[in-house]
Amino acid sequence: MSRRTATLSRNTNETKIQVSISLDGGDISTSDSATASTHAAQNSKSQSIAVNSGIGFLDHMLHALAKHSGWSLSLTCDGDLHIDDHHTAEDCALALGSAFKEALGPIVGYKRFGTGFAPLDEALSRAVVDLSGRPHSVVELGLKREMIGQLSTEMIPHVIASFAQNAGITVHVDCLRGENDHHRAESAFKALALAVKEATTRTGGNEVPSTKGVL
Ligand SMILES: [Mn+2]
Repeated sequence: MSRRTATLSRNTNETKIQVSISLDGGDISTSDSATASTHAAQNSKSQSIAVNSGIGFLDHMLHALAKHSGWSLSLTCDGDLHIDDHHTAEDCALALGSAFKEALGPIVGYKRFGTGFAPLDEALSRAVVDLSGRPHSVVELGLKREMIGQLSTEMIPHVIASFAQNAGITVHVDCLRGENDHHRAESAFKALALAVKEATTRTGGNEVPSTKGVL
């Protein structure tokens, strides 16, 4: 089976983003600015991950999403952080969603639905994903702090929603319990990763997984 990959650039007056993704891991073209980062870079036998958004905690979350989804991912962003974190966080998620959708291709021969539960110490999150072709998200993380590192906590559900928007998928992500906001957020991204990994599993067939016969 061929690997599912995509590479794209997204440039606006607010952010300039490059992203390469392989849903099946393996080698990937990695830009110099991504590898220059020590924020969230990891090379293993099966995955190559380098994320440099300019926001350390966002890098940490996208790294976790990539790692536990089984992706290889290179993402760099030169964003207007002199304003705040909003455009950078949102646009990185939109670009990642677009790359994911392109790599995924038509929703044919996919499991379609996926569920993930991930704890991080006292925190526990649940994610449910449907490769529906209809972007929709419900994200309830119950974060209490204003910021985690340099990322506003209000941007964390917005990142997941923006990813779902451009990925064209339905996601429901809930943090079910937890005291520590870093743990709550990280468990949410890990749960999302597990759900995405399951939903994007290839069945080996070429059927459209829908009663309508089309997605
Ligand atoms: Mn962490």
